[in-house]
Amino acid sequence: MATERTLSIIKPDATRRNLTGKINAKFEDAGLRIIAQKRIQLTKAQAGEFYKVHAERPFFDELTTFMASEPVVVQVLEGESAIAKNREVMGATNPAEADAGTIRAEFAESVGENSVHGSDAPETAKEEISFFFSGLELVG
Ligand code: DAT
Ligand code: MG
Repeated sequence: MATERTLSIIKPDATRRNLTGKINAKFEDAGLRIIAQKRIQLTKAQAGEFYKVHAERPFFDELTTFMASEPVVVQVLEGESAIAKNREVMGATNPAEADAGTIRAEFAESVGENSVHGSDAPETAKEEISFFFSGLELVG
């Protein structure tokens, strides 16, 4: 077990419904520390760059339009096994399949508008954190 950092995004469906605090409480209750956080408005091009791994998927246009539709809150979570722990707290991509008590089970509206993003591996976490934050902004 090791202390890790992971990139989290509270997506437009959740910021629109004023759910930032409730979602952050789930992270903190799970032992994840929010060591950096900011609210930003992505352009569609920036959303496309962030999600470029999905560029060939049929939902790419819908996903990037959604991510640029309203502000998001980007954050860095730190803790023991933070990457896997955050994925557990988030729940499955499709909220219909997410375990009870997870963020997506409680708050997500659909598979596309599913309230949160979380990095899926150490390499992607590193890349995604540096997409949004400079080292000086990470206060562990
Ligand atoms: P996750 O966000 O759980 O890591 P992912 O990386 O497979 O899931 O997909 C990224 C996002 O793309 C996901 O959060 C919502 C959207 N997405 C995935 N599959 C989709 C689908 N079948 N229809 C619409 N949007 C989808
Ligand atoms: Mg993913």
